[in-house]
Amino acid sequence: DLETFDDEFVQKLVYDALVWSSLHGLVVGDKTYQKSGNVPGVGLMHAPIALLPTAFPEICWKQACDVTPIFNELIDRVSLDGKFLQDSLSRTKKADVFTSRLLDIHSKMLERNKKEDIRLGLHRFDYMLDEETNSLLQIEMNTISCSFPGLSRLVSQLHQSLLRSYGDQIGIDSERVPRNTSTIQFADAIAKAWLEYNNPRAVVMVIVQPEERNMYDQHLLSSILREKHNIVAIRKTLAEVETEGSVQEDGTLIVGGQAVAVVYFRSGYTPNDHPTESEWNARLLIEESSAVKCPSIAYHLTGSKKIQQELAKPGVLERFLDNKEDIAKMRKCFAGLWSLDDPEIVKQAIEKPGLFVMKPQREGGGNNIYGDDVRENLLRLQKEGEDGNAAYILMQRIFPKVSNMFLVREGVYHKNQVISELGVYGAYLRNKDNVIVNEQSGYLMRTKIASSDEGGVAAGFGVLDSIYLN
Ligand code: GSH
Repeated sequence: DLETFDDEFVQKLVYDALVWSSLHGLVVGDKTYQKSGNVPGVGLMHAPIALLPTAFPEICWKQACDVTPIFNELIDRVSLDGKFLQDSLSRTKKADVFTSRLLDIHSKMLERNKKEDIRLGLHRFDYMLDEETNSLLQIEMNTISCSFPGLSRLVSQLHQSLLRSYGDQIGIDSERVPRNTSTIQFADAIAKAWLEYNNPRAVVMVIVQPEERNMYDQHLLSSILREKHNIVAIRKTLAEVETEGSVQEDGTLIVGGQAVAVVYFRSGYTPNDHPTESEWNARLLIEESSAVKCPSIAYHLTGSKKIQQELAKPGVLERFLDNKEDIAKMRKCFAGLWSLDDPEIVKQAIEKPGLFVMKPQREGGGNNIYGDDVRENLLRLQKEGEDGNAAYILMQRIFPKVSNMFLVREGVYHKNQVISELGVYGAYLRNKDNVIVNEQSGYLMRTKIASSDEGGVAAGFGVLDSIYLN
């Protein structure tokens, strides 16, 4: 109970948290770093954090960990079904230019019968805990550019460290914060993919945005690749890949004179990352090559909202997986998901917009529609005719528990009413029939002010957090 904390005590905790963050690299680029020409070590700031971890029921935590390998496998299976992806997204294609461009590349690869033998997925599955039913409900599956596999591990360590010093006063044992090895597990999975590719001179290429504030999160992975695995990671924007890149006759991707074994996308998930044709050319070039893509276009498309909604329909999971128990476990955490072609649901959502979220086919936060805007947009779409429907899905609105927490940003703390979203990382690697990695790979709690509808940390809405089990 935060009421019992006096100001002086909280100040002390905040001070220690800020020192710890600075010493351990729990940092992001600040507003000025671009002026330095993106020089590392210049213009940085501690990451936005929750001062203390958030309580989470152990049962739900285990449930989320337990289903992760099943979801990893599901994504792999769905990605292999080119027809399912194309058919399910055929109407989204008309309503959403970005999805349409991805689908174009995907159909080109299908026409050429292009095979991806080595398949690397670094996913994050996001959940909220519905307060009324106390059930774990999945918000989304992220298959591209999952943020914070680097920083999330540090947040868990920060909270463990604060609880080791002050746990008695706070009343939480540091042991109750689960171990979080997200950084090492993701880096190890990339290293294993690199090994499978089997070219000792090849590098890992991280695809980055030209103006990236979350670069230290990415560097944390690259530094493990270098120090533990002796693998070089280079950083390129999509525009640079188009000018410096080519594909050799044997399929090898060459960028700036170096062969690339693994392409790890930390850009390319939003239309903003493709301002010109250059970026699309780069995306096509990468897809045509033999490099391991994390993600491939098929994995990327499998993570789209429309596919999530299709998978939630009765009988669809059964097309991809055999094990009935696994299917039941997945279904248990599906929230209500509907297409806008369902007139009964649209009617309900117009009557009670507060019970629904309208989600466009977009990643990266800040795009969802809530409250009265749901009604307005549905009425607008009804007037405009059916084509626009395909750009959105409807999801049951989840009402998580609201609690009090100190959020620390730019060195200052505020006590806020907050809600939280748990992300569980999953890593998957397969070479032909050989599944090399399929595991739960750490976690990320994100906490945001209860009254704000958006939650993206990268987009500036939330803070990084961890959990303690109760
Ligand atoms: N480019 C940034 C990065 O590589 O870290 C941001 C990428 C991004 O926004 N990723 C989304 C995400 O995980 C998934 S596509 N967002 C979580 C958040 O910002 O809270």
